[in-house]
Amino acid sequence: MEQRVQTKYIEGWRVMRKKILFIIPPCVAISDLIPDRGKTFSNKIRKEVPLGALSLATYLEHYTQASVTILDLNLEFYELVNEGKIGETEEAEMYIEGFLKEFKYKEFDICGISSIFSPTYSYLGIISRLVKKIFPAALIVAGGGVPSNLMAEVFSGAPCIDVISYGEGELAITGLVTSKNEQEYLANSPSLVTRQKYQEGFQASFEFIEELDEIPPLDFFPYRAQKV
Ligand code: B12
Repeated sequence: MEQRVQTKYIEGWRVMRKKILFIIPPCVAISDLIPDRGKTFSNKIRKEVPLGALSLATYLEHYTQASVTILDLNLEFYELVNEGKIGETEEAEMYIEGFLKEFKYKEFDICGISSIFSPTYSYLGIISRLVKKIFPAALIVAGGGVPSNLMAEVFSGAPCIDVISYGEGELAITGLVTSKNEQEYLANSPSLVTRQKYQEGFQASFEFIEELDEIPPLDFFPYRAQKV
């Protein structure tokens, strides 16, 4: 079965080695980051492995030659918040810009923002704007439960997001990475929704991996570079 998948992507394997960055926004809304607001469990930053981004990274590294970097802002913000370094929303933004700039030399082709929990919505506009500023050539894709279910809000609240990935992203992102013609691929993908497709009333549908054995075991390596 693995053979079938590899054959499907083999053309792309040879032609390109794309660089991809996955960003995980903090799981606490930006308005709740500021200290001294009587934090409860639900608005405390937590360190949890971002399973969605890791699953995408593992799949991409298994089936393509893409190189994947993961920036989990929860790990960075965990310390910043605990050390009381964030006093204003602008400071949070400044720190995010700083973390992104550390990777400037990588010149990513695609930046994916993973938004699973509702509070991460408050970062989509900020992160995508900073990504566009620092990596102007990168295609910005948002995925996860929040953009999948709130396409109108995400497209209007985050004008720098180019594409929303609907549902599970493995097949969509792998197809995009290995496609010879990105624009054509985006136009025809059932689960990747561009602004134009959205405006034309396109209805996205899921892309499931039918053969579960094709899913490689999670590789934590791209995540280990950060302070876990
Ligand atoms: C496992 C799980 C957890 C785990 C781990 C979560 C994690 N780190 O990812 C733990 C136990 C830690 C957890 C905790 C909580 N969870 Co939880 N969790 C789940 C659960 C059951 C599965 C998520 C999962 O791992 N899926 C498997 C991975 C591989 O898939 P994925 O993350 O969805 O990513 C895929 C796609 O979304 C997409 N994708 C995602 N990002 C991107 C990015 C790009 C660029 C692309 C292209 C695609 C893409 O592709 C990925 C691969 O297919 C979901 C329900 C569900 N069925 O989704 C609830 C769910 C996400 N959790 C939920 C909640 C409420 C919580 C808690 C707040 C509970 C609590 N009161 O503490 C906490 C919050 C933790 C935090 N950090 O703030 C809600 C979120 C609702 C919301 N709107 O915010 C959900 C939806 C359950 C529900 N229906 O209520 N959770």
